[in-house]
Amino acid sequence: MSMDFTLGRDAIARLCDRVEAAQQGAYAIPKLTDDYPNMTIGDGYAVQLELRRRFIAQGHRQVGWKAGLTSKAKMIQMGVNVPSIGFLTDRMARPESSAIKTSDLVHPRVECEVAFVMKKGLKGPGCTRQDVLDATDYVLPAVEIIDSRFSGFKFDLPSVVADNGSSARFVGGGRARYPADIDLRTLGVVMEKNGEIATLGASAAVLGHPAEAIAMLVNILAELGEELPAGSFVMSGGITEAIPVKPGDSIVARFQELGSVSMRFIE
Ligand code: OOG
Ligand code: MG
Repeated sequence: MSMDFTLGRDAIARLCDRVEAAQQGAYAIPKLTDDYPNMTIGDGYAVQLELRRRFIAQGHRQVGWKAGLTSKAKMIQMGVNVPSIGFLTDRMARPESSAIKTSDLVHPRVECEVAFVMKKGLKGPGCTRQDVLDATDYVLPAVEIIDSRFSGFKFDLPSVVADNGSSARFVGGGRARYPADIDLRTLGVVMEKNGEIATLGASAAVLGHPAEAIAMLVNILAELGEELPAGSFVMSGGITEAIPVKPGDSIVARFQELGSVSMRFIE
């Protein structure tokens, strides 16, 4: 991927105003490319990094990053064929087994992901799956609650990148494992909603191996002039399609080898 940046500071600030207001007010907006049809993926990242700058200035703390659109199921569901990344902050984290509010979200969906915690920093370009495995402290199961701020959950890549990859909430839990002790490619996952199977898959759905998604993320970071610091919490992307949730729903994500992660949703 090569990153083109075409928008000036003013346009980036204006687009960031829209995304920030929609995130904080929990309302849907038209996709940004309706008004800026020539917006590039690079421009989307410029808006995302401006949003991160504002959040950090407001006291949010970045805890890591997420890869998105890394599985076929997700690419087909969203109609996009290139992976993306987004930042994660302390304000998005929720404890395992907790009740998650939906009144401050637009139209939340949940997805199962393998999360990595890094013991060493990584820097692209040229980061490989093996580099990622060598730098990983442990992996754990996670559920991401995504919430596109675009009407109908419909977008294109520049718009979703500007909206920080639909990041909203995330829950890590289950059982942490060292990557050398399990086969990260063949982990089965089952997501249950209200006691019934909603979707299921295997971790190889994520670019053949979830560590591949982390390598891709590190290489995108390099194009943005950033690196992945030691201690980061990094999600590798939804294995299956995302499942809509509403108040009253309860979710259990069962991961082979990694235990389960559960939560329920309230008004
Ligand atoms: C974009 C975010 C994708 C994933 O894991 O694929 C994502 C979206 O689908 O709204 O987080
Ligand atoms: Mg995700």
